[in-house]
Formats: sequence, C-alpha cells, structure tokens
Amino acid sequence: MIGQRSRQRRVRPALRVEPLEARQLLSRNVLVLDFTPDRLPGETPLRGFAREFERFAGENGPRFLDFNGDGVVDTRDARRAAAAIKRRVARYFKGYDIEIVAGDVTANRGLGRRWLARGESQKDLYVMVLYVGGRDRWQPDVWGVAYQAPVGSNNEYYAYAYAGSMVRWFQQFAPSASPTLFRDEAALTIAHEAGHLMGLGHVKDHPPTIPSVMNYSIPPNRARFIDQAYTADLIWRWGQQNPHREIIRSLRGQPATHLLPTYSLREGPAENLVLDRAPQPPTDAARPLGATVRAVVSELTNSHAPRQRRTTVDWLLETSLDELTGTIAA
Ligand SMILES: [Ca+2]
Ligand SMILES: [Ca+2]
Ligand SMILES: [Zn+2]
Repeated sequence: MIGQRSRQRRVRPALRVEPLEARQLLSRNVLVLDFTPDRLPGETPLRGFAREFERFAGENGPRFLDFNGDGVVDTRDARRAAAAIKRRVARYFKGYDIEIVAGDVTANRGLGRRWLARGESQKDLYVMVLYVGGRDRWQPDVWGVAYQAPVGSNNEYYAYAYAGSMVRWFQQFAPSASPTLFRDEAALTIAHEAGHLMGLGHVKDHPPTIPSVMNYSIPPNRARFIDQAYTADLIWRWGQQNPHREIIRSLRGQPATHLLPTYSLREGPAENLVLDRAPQPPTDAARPLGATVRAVVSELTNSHAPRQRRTTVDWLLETSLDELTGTIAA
C-alpha cells in the first residue's frame, strides 16, 4: 500500500499546490484556558478558579478538590487541578491542529484578553479563550456558556466554564467524588464550550447511543469528537453534522466570526448563545451520594431497611438528602 501511494505522488504535476493547503500551513490555532477570568467591558467580574480552593484554607476541604491528596485543599491543589484539566482537555483535542495554552491560575495577567487581541490582529491566528472560574450569579446551575458559531465558521471569542458552579454542584451531590471525576467534568465542559465556538451543536435529543462531546448524556470518559454524522442543533435549524469533520474544517482557516470588541455575552446575538446546565443530580441507589446518617433506633421497620448495615446498637444509612424528609425521628 505504501509503495502504491508514493508511486501516485511521483506522477503528479510537481506544482499542483492548492491555496487552501498553503494557508493551512501558516495558520495557528490556540485554545487558551484562562483560570482567572479577565475583566471585560460588559461582563460581571468573576472569581478565579484558585479562589474555589482557597476558601477552604485552614480546614479540610472536599475530597474532589484535594488534588495532591494531602488532606487539605489549598492553592497547591488549584495549580495541580489546572494542570490536570489542561492535560485532559488536550486529550479531547489530540490529533487536531490546535495548541492548548493554560495560565493565570494564581494571578491575573490578562492571559485570555491578550490572546484574543493577538488573534484579532493576526489573520492566520485563530484564538479561542475559555475562562475557567466563577459562576453565573443569576443562573447557578449553568456550567458553561458559549456563542455557537454558524456552520463553517469559528467564533474568535471567549466562553465560560463556570468552575465555581461545578464546585458547588459537587459539594451538594457528590462530595466524596474523586479529584479525577471533577477534573473530567471540568475538562468535558471546556471541550464542549470550545466545540460551540467552532460551530458544533448539541446532539438532537441527547440519546445515550451517540458518544459525542456535544451530547449531555455521555460521561466524560466516553465523550469524544466522533467521526460520525448525526442530527445536531445548528441554531436556526436541525442539520447533519460530523463533529470531527467540522473541527478539522474549523481549524483550516475557515472564516472566523469576530465578535470582539462590540459584544459581551450579555449583549451579543442572543440566538447564538448556548447555556449548558449542570447534569441531573445522581439519584440511583447504587451510587449513594449526599449524606451518611447515623442514628440509634430500636427497630428496623422503615423503607430503607434493605440498605441498612446493622450493628449492635445503631445503623448506617447512605442516602441522598431529598430522601431524608420525615425519616429522622431519633
Ligand atoms: Ca491538597
Ligand atoms: Ca486572566
Ligand atoms: Zn452546549
């Protein structure tokens, strides 16, 4: 096979070079993860990613943020987490012509804003910025927000992955989750929002059978930018979209939609703005999350009996918080 391919190449006219290929060699694509959102005109200032770790200073923070496993949650964990999230995001984009840059974890040096300005001024440079941190004050269940580009275009713009909202969700619904799971959810949100900026839409109806990054039903370890066409939400219409092909097209110098500096997320074209909400809280009994209750009881007669681990004088019940209503009498 290899021999056949080189023979074909030899008989081709030597100067047959398509302009698109020449442009492709010059273009540079960068996804910037800025872990302290910059102050932008029209935007509400947001807390940085590291602040979510620092607020536990001096006490035992949640396990899912203890990235170095030393029992406390602090800035060192924030640095480790940011690096781990960056590596995980890079895995989603493995094989694509894009660099992942990350920074501003413990200080704000305007990383995202500087990169966007460079992207604006250099025609052959395409920049996306994901601000990782904070939360939407009015909609705390939103994990991410981005302007979805029209098909065949890219938004040279910023999007948000609200790490502050993710931390609160994990505290409420999965406080004993591992740092790996938190890393994975954050990285998936980032990849998903970057997908919107490159023109990717949600998978129609989010069926569990299509393992796309743009499908809400797919967990981080199964999600990929699959090389498979499906019906996607292309903002003004439903249409067939292959996320793998669309990204390749997007990174080959396809027309960019420059939303800077006129718009902010609040003032831009509302029909293109996609809000991505937090996952449904886990409810299955196989993954008890939320609370462990210890109480002394005389009889095991309540509906939770099958899940109780009996000891001589007390029992443990692992349950979710909403199941507890009316069950604690002791
Ligand atoms: Ca730690
Ligand atoms: Ca910054
Ligand atoms: Zn989305």
